[in-house]
Amino acid sequence: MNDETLAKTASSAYDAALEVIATVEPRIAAATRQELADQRASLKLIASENYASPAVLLTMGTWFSDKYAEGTIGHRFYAGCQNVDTVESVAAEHARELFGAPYAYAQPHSGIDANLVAYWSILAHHIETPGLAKLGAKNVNELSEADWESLRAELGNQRLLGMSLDAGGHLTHGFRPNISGKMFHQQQYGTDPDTGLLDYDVVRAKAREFKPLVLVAGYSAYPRRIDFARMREIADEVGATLMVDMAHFAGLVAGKVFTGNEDPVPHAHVVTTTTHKSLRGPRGGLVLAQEEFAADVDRGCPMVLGGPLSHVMAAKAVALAEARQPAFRTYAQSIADNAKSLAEGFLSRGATLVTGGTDNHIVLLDVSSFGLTGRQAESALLDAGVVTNRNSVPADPNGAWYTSGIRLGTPALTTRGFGATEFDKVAELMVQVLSNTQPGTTSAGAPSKASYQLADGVADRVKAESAELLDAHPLYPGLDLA
Ligand code: DSN
Repeated sequence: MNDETLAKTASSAYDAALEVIATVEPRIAAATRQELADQRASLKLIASENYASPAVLLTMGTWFSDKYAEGTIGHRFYAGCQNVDTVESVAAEHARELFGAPYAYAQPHSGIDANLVAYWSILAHHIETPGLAKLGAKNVNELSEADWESLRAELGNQRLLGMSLDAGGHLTHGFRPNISGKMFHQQQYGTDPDTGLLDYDVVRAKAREFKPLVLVAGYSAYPRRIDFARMREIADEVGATLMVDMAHFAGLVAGKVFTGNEDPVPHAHVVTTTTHKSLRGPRGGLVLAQEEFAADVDRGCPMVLGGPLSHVMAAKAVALAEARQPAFRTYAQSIADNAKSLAEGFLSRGATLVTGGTDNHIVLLDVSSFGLTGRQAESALLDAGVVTNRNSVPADPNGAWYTSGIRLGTPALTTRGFGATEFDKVAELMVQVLSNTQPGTTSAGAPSKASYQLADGVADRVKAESAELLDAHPLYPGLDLA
């Protein structure tokens, strides 16, 4: 099928589906149409979002959703799982082939699930009685610090070292309020206060002193690549298991932009990812493991998970098949090239970037140089049709709610076909908005970290200029909903 015929077929499929949905709940059909219109009309720069293909999206809307299949391939706790077995096997096969991993587990529903499966697998691998019974015995929200202490004792008082949230790590990398920061004694490594870069010698020193069972590498807001061979050296030196969360940059690994030391798969014991970010698949998770961890990861259900989402596993298989096509490598390289153009676009206009630039898909803009908090910048940009998210910068004086940063990513607009010129223009438009935004005051006249004033006419001007870019690079071209 050529692209035009494919788009027409997808249009008919969606029109028919929405017509059926509207017979039951018209507001949901209308919101679904509106969401497409809104996504088409905005500059989506959220680093963790993308646009999956119609094939991936359509795969999720089937009767696989109706099937329970707890267990593993060929060994389920429900009858009639032969087709789910096919789905999960194909997804795992594509994941193994794409990433060159000895083992792949396609059941996690999300990145958090994937990380929990990984942590419990590592614990189960190292510790005979991981104390799961106690977790199930009580509502975890009611556990006191003493309960957690005794649970940790049962777990062997294990330790986890991960990247701190404000340096770009993720909640699930040992952040204290997250379960990963409660089930383990945790410590965090940050980035160099002058350069904003990861300092491997500091990670090594912390690891030597703390002796973690799990060393976590990976990030959700760090605009640089990581040398995973060095992280593995550190892990080996202290007898730790190296777990890499590649949720953000899985597409760059799949597309062979990150190779050698930058590819986590040959270096880590266990690798987790989501499938919906730069990998451009359905919303879900995936765990890859070296052979020695395969049996433990395979017990993700019942250890952490219940019934897998078979319709989503099917869509993972389709997305992974897409990522194995040569065009995906071109796409992945463009994500990284475009991030450089976006960063250059800001730097040439005098803006400040954390680490001074990027070499992955993320640009972290420090908006304090515009006199704004991240919250004010995010809101003003949204008024002008630019969708971003506010994010802490290292040692952020405004904390995690108001922040001083705006995190940007190129995967979504690269899918729309934006290139270097368009991303330079995006930087120009964003600088127009930010330099025309003033911080506001509270009702009592005090400085506010949330309110702001965007100069008259700027939002409309930026929206009009964005529309030219967006119209030239349509989202889901040919998909016309009646
Ligand atoms: N929420 C994802 C992100 O935006 O990076 C990570 O969980």
